This record gives sequence, C-alpha cells and structure tokens, in this order.
Amino acid sequence: TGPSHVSLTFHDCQPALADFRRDVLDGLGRTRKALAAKYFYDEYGSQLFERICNTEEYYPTRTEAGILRAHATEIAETVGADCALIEYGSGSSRKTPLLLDALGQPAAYVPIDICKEQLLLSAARLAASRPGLEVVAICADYTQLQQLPAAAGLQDARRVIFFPGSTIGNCTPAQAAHLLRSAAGLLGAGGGMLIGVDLKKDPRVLHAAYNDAQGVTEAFNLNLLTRINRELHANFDVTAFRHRAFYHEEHGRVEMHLQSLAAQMITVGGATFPFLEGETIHTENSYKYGIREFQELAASAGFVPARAWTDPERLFSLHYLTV
Ligand code: AVJ
Repeated sequence: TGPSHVSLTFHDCQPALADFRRDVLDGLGRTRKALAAKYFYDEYGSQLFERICNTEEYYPTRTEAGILRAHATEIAETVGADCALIEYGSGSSRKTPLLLDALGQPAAYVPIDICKEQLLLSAARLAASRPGLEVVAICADYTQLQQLPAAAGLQDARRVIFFPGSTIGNCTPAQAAHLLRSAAGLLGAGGGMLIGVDLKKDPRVLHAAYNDAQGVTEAFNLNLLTRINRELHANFDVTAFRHRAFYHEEHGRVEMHLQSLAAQMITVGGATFPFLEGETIHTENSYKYGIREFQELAASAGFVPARAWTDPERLFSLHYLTV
C-alpha cells in the first residue's frame, strides 16, 4: 500500500436477528418494559440520528466538534501520533476528520458501528478521501467485541479508542465501568481513550435537546416500533404511542420512553404483551456527568484520567484516559 492507495476492508460481526428478537421479547415481558438504545440504529434510525445532531436544540454534536477544533493541537499532542485509531459507534464518522487532521496519518483507522449501511457508506467515504490510510471497518456491537481482526496497521501499533458523542451515557454507571474495563483490555498497556461525555446542566437545556420542535427525536424514538414491526413481524400501531423525554435529577440522566396512549395488546413473534393506558417502554438513558465524577468512574474501571477539555459554556467534555 502506497500513499495514494485506497485501502478498505470490511468485517461483518453484525448481531443476529435472533439476538434482537430475544432482547425484545425479554424487554417487553418485564414489569417495567424496556428496550436497549442500541436498537434505535437501523438504517433509517441512523439517518434520523444524523438529523437530530443538526437540530438547533441538540447541542452535544456541535459543542464536541467545537472542542475538537479549539484544542486540536493540544489533543493531538496528548493522544500522540503513530497509533491505530479505533472508533466506537463511528456512525457517519463526521468528527473523525477533525481528529485525523490534527493527529496526522494513523497506522490504521478502525470504525466500529452496529449499523452496516451507515458504516459501509462512511468508511468508504473516509477511505476515499484519505488515500494511504488503512481503513478496517467492523460492523459489530462494540460492547460485545473481545478482539480486533488481524490487519497490517493493527499488528504492533499503540491503540487509541475514539468514543465521541457521549454514547457512554447510554450505559448506567455500572454498565459504563464494565464497558470501559473491556475497552482497556482491548487497548492493552500504553493505550488510550479519547471519550466525549455530556455534562450536567440546566434541565431546561436538556429537556429542549431531547424534545426538539421539529419532532426529529420523536420520530427517532418511534422508529424503534416500526423496526420491530418490520423485522420481528409485530403489530405496533405507531400512532398509539407517544414520545416522552425528561431529565431525572436523582439519576442524573435523561430518560426516553414510548408511552401507550391506550390499553392495548401487542403481538411480537407469536407472544402477546398487554399495555395499560399510560404505560411506557423505557427506550434510552442518557447519563450526564460532572468532569470529576466521570474521571472517578474511569479510574474505577482501570483508566488513568490524563486530561479533560470543555467548551466555554461547560456543556460538554472530552476526556483523554490512559490504560
Ligand atoms: C448518541 C446516545 C449520545 O443520548 O444524546 C439523541 C442519542 N437520543 N437524542 C444521546 C440521542 C436522543 C444520543 N447518543
């Protein structure tokens, strides 16, 4: 591979439909119905998420990009050149160029995403725009990923995980500690993680961010039911549910729910689930942290918090942690 050679390999470890079915049947069978947030990201859900990122109310995306731009040189010095860069939940990979431009060419770029369609598009676009960069795309649930495939740039390079967007906020603190521990294992000694974490703030700002006026977040939440109908042959009437999102102060998290507007029965793959009027399916947690609070969580999971950057309004934080 030379400097003008476009290099892209694709590894398909996409979770099986049977896993989705099992998780949905289990989640709807609980006293407090719940579904995992990772299931939002089918092809259309991933597109809706991109649109959320561009709404006026959803501040995290542009704020994190602003932090990356404002502190690019310092971030690059802290992360260090000559690493293999692994991105968790790479999605559209729109923030990656900000980091790559500051870092210079890494030994490899490894985007990992659960949505195959979006991963293929964004990895191909990134590989084409950076000839000479070895791109190793992996469709997988990164919470389940134990090791990386054999690839030239991954042989003996120091590893760095880029985990932007505050996606770690979808985990409870206990789940987050578990995920960080497994990431530290994947990184090995000398590795590091550049991770975006949304900060605690005025609940009104949070409320607006998860209840945008255009209804994109509402459509994103409701699309989960459409996905279940299509992939698991369920009979959800999407108009019989509404989007609910609120900040839960004690838990320090935004919760998203789908609330049933009537008493109704839903069938999914032969099983029937009764809904009371007003009953909800809990579809997402989005935890917010203080900078110190997150550093303590990372430390409890075996990382050493090295640096943290924030924006002037202290809306969002970007942390560098070392193993
Ligand atoms: C991509 C998980 C970080 O929790 O803010 C956006 C997803 N949900 N609006 C978040 C989301 C509703 C987002 N994460």
